[in-house]
Order: sequence, then structure tokens, then C-alpha cells
Amino acid sequence: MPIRFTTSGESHGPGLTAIVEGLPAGLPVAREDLDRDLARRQLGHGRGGRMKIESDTADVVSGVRHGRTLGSPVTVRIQNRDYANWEERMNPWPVDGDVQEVHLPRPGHADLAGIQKFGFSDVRNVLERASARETAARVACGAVAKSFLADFGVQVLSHVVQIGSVRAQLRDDLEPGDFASVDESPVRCLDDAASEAMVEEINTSRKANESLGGVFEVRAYGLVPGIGSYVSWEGRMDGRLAQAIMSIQAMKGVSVGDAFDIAGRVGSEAHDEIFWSEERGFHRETNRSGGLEGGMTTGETLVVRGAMKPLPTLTKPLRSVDTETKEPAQALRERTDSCTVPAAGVVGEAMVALVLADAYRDKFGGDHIDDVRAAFAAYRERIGWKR
Ligand code: EPS
Repeated sequence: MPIRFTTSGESHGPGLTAIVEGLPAGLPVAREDLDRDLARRQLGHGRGGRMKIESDTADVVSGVRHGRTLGSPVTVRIQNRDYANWEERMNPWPVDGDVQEVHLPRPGHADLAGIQKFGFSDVRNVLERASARETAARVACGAVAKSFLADFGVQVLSHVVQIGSVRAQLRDDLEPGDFASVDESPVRCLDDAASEAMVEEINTSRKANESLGGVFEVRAYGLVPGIGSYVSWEGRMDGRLAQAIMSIQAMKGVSVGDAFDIAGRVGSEAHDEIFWSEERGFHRETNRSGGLEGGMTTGETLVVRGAMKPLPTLTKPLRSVDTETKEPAQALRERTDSCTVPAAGVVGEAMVALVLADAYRDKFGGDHIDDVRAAFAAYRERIGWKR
């Protein structure tokens, strides 16, 4: 059964709900793992006032009993504490009194096309769901997917490699242990000097009423080769991961391995030569492919990046048009974050984990986690996988 997930909830509504389907029964799941990732998503220099209100925790209401999955859909609820301040404006039911509509769409947001598509006059009907608040629900689902992958030795980690004009020093030799303290950096960056410069750039841009984008990198360690498939377009991992990353709010680009750099190289410098040794079996000395060849994992580390645009809610708003009067106007000015690339990295981990978990389910099947483990062990044995 494939792993599927869905989320629901508006940013200032009562809360978010997520449902993950397709997990095998018997998988150990810890509440702390969900809450840890939810807390990590709230981190990062550049967050706005909302994060002082929210303190996200996962309320699991189905699919888990005494810390193990039942094989049924897992439902997670996350409360929006800010709803207390929005009860009138966001109440599911009619309220007494006038609730002011928003008619000032923000360039770069879903606002304008959203009201055109659904025939709304109130932009709030769009922006509430388009908001990246929804990513909290994805992260809860991703934490469950990570628990499944951990059973097979896979770790999904992330760090920030660029914010605004500041780029971190890149290292090809990153190992899982290097990420141990990544959340201690205020921008979730592994390069201390770049971290400091990123914080400064966020401060400067915030003073100038600007927002900043950037790039995060997600790495998945411990994958076996042959996950995904070359035989059909929809099975290709490159495409599935690209879709998953690009579905995160404010993403404008995705890359796998050396990606756009490879395009300008000669063939002999673009690929990863194949070696074999008694100790390591088949392996590569380079990882330009980012761990994917022919739409499948190679067994090397998966390296995927997401490029995020600067957030479109600006304290010095851009020019827009009042959708009722059609007169020129400034776009909606709302409380907002000035940079959320550190949080986006945590969301990226969740999306990558969900895609990988689905592909592992596809390859190894099974109703109980022991069935999956047995199929996984048989596969490793058949291909002589030593790592
Ligand atoms: C968001 C705007 C801000 C962010 C929000 C995403 O919310 P508010 O309008 O309430 O200040 O804080 O992100 C979250 C609430 C979150 O949990 O990440 C937007 O417009 O996308």
C-alpha cells in the first residue's frame, strides 16, 4: 500500500489536521519524535510574532496504540493557539457583526489567482489556506515517515546553505554526525561564519522592511540502491522528489546533486565512476548524481536542494490593485516573518522522508513491520549490499 498523506486547516482557524495512510502495523512511533520536529520547524532567526504565540504539539487521535502503528490511518491534530485572537474572523459558523474583507492581493502570494479561481471577494478565503502554517501538518506526517525509514537505517537531515546573498562554505564530506548541532545555529547552517553573516543580513533586511529567501539542502543517508524506478515516468525518484520539494510554499527551484553545474560540464566530469571492493561492495568515490541514477537511488547519499523566494508579505508593501474598486493600492500589510528558510529545511526533510517512505513501501510491501523487515533483508542479501 502506498504511503499517502493529506493535510487540512487554515492558518488562523481552529487548527490543522494531518492523515497519513499506508504505514505497516507494529511500527514504533514516539510522540517526542513528532513534537521534536514540530518544535524544530518553529526555529530560525527571522521568524515573526506568530511563533511566540504557537507552541506546536502533535495530538495523535487514530492509527497508533500504545506507541505502535495499527496499520490504519494515523491522524494528527495540531492546535492553532492564535485562533483565540481570530475567533470572530475565522469562525466556521456565522457570527454577529461585520467581518472586514481583504481586497488587497499581495504580489507573489496566491491571493489574486486564488480569488479569481474560486470566485471569492475576500482574499482571506485564499490566504488562510495558502499560508505556510500548513507545513506544520506536513512535518508531523514527515516525522512518522522518518520513524518508518529509521527502521531501515535511513536518516533524513537538512541544513541551510544560503540566505539572501550569503552562501555557506559547502562540504561534500558531510556525515550524519555533522548535523548533530545544526539546530543550535540560529539559521540552521553548519558554517559558523556564514551563520553569523546570515543573521546580520536578516537583521539589515528586516530594518529595511525587506524579506529574504535562500536555499536549504536535504540529505538522506543509509539508502539502499534501487529505490524508485526507471521503467515509468511516475516512478522516477528525481521527479517525485522535485514535486515534493516544489510543493512547499514559496519554493521556486529544486536541484538534485550537482544539477545545474553538471549541465555545463563534459561527460567525463559529470558522472560517478563505479568501484567494487570486498569490504564495501559496489560504491562510488564521488556523488555528483546526488544519489540518484535512472530515477533510482544508487546507495550513495541523496542530496536535494530547494530554493525559496523571499516571502511576499512585506512590511513595505508592493503595488497592487484594490480588487473591489480596481484602484491602485498597496498590497495587504500583515504581521509576517522576514525569513523562513531555516524552517523550510525542516519541511523539506518531511517531504523527502514521505517520498522515500512511500518508495520503500512500494518496494518492500508487507502489512506488519516484520514483513517489511524480512523483505528488506532478503533484498540486501540478494544484491550483496554491505552498508
Ligand atoms: C504566513 C504568515 C505568518 C507566519 C505563518 C505563515 O503568520 P501570521 O500571518 O499569523 O503572522 O508566521 O507561518 C506560521 C504560522 C507557521 O506556523 O509557520 C504566511 O502568510 O504564509
